[in-house]
Amino acid sequence: MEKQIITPKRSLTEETEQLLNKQIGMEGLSSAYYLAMASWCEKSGYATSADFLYRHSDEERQHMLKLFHYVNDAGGHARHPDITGIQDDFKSLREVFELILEHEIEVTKSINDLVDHCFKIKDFTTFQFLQWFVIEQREEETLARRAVELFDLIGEDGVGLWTIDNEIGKLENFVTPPQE
Ligand code: OFO
Repeated sequence: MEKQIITPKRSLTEETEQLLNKQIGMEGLSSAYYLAMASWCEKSGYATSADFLYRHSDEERQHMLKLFHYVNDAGGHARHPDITGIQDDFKSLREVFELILEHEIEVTKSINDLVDHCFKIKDFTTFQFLQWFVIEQREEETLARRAVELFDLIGEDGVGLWTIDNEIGKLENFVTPPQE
């Protein structure tokens, strides 16, 4: 006979669970997007940017897993996102980093909406859990913005692109990641 598991009461609301699952989708999308970009950079000869993006794709997966564990620990059900149609061809290295900046701004908006929702319904547990993501987004946006700035600072002619690719590898030394 199949065992019946009685779901205990929980403070996580259905709506918050749905919004957290939506955020899981966003982090999964970031991971897939950066993986596609890493591959394009690698095959185009931008080895440092490829390395940077493979690492960032892994980091985004970790962000997704953080949310998975939180939702399940809070008595909800973290759902694997359905991710298709990822752009995997790009016009230039500059386009890659401009798209990353655009995407990270979208992710920040999504986190802010989620935090706002938790504050309004007084779910301070989830509100506090999300503070890590708030700080992380500041770091992610800064990194992407610095990368885009390199294209104007250095210029893309001659050895410019080669230099930009190398400098992208050093950007992480200038941002402070949130504490675990
Ligand atoms: Fe998860 O930080 Fe970027 O998207």
